[in-house]
Amino acid sequence: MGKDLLTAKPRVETSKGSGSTTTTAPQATQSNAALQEQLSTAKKTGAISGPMGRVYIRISGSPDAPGFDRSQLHNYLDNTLQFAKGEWFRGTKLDGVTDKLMQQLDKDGDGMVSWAEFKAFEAQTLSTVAPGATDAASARTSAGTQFDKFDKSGDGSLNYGELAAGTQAALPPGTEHGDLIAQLAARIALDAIDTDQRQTAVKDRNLSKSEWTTAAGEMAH
Ligand SMILES: [Ca+2]
Ligand SMILES: [Ca+2]
Repeated sequence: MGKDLLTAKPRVETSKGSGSTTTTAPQATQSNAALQEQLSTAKKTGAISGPMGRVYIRISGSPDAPGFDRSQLHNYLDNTLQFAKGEWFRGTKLDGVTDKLMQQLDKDGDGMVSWAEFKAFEAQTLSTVAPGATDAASARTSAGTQFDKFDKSGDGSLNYGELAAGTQAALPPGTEHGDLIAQLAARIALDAIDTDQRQTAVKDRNLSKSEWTTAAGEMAH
């Protein structure tokens, strides 16, 4: 699974995507300048790909979506990550977490989190999975070292508890609500990086070392 996304030539995919959106739109009044602008943004941002690209598509519902809004994020946290099943995130707590995340992700404050904005989150995730990575090769190497550090039980697989503990330890000292951030990050990592347990609840999945290092390489790409 996810292989289809990975094998697609990303950049071509993006321009094709915007092209088909334009043709199906009732009034295609997009100016040349606007199209140029879109293309250059796509180039700068890179295509929607890799583990965080898959998460972005799960939240927004489509690779062609301009972004996702608060209610789509809330829905993802509640139903896909199943936060409401944890003791911390019920009801207003889940609303609060969603608001905080929206605030952090929606840099231009237009109410939508675009792929460009979500990329900042990808960079943060990569720095936890593979600290100091500069390219795909160094990301895979660093991720391997980080995996061994996180895998406290030494069974060659990372579970939710190991991920949350490892993430919390990797946060800058004094980070507020570090335990919540780590729980959120661990769930997102399990959903993003796991490739063979999509039918299993996110919290009950495990990551193998090859899933982990492959994901790091894709994110650094
Ligand atoms: Ca935005
Ligand atoms: Ca383990």
